[in-house]
Amino acid sequence: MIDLRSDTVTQPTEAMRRAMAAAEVGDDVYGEDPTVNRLQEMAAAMLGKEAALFVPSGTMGNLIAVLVHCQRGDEVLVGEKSHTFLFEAGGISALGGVHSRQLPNRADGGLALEDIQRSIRPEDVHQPPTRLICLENTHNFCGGTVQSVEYMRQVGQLAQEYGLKVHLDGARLFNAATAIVEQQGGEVRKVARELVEPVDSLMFCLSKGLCAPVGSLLCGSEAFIREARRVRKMLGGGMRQVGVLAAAGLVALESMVDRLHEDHRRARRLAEGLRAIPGLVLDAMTPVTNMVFLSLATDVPWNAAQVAARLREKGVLVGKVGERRFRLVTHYWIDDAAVERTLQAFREVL
Ligand code: TLP
Repeated sequence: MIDLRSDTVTQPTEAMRRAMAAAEVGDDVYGEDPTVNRLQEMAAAMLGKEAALFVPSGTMGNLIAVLVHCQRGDEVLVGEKSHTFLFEAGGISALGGVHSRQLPNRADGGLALEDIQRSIRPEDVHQPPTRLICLENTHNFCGGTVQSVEYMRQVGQLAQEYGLKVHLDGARLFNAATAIVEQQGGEVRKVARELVEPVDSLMFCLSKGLCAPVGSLLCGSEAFIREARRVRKMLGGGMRQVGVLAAAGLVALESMVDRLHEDHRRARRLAEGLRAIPGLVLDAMTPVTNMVFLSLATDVPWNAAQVAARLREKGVLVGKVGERRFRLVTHYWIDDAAVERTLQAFREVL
């Protein structure tokens, strides 16, 4: 099957499987897993933060960050299309008692600075204190879109002015950095560091475009990570000989970051081919990174579920993200031939 539903479906590479089998491990709750420690040190150094913590999922990474930054009853500013607001089961409210204030997302996924500023609560016994701003880069449901280094700095500055913290859901941070490098040149790791320099904490995923089977890293100051470790334990995320997973993460950081531009190139080719097929309407800007968003034209007599079922019969899996809307995500296991076969399948079905 050609699986374009998400980059979360990526299987570990051969190199990852070998590294996992050979991993040196210890009890990570004691802080004694050498492979986990190496991964955490590498991630922190790569992103210019003091410390990092290996967590089981992006969802838990975001939740831990909010729980560390906020007390019960505090308010967090999030985008109305953010993953944290839409797809994390309301964990920050259910488990943290944190009040979310949803701001409109701009087309590129960012939150308008004026909206942020307008939403910051005054000191008033009637109102929850605004504590945290959450950003997402790349922004998944705005189209895998990218916010610039300049924008990240502006939000950081605003937060500082008002004494707020900033957390970044950087599940696909390296895709964002790659897209910026594609436009402006530079080095992916350096741009990633610049993107996160203004934020207090960030989470990025190993298990999406970077192809590792499981895991995300939460990065921030020493003090933030010390507290994050306690909250991770509270949530049941203290894993033991988890170096077997961290080993794949090390391979991901060492060898998968610099190839993300291939996924972006294939997403562009996929979009170009799909645009030429009558019955499909691609989003104007798509793709910005590794995601292609499209809808069925109004004269197509089937809905997304019916078209997806027909594509499945032809060996192609696509994501349904609305009654007549799809998301197709390129990743390591989608090669040029898979892109062409996908286009052929769409042509036949439509
Ligand atoms: N996103 C998944 C689904 O949950 C929608 C996907 O297929 O794209 N932040 C962002 C921006 C994400 O896209 C995701 C996963 C997460 C956080 C959560 O990561 P996990 O799945 O590791 O909890």
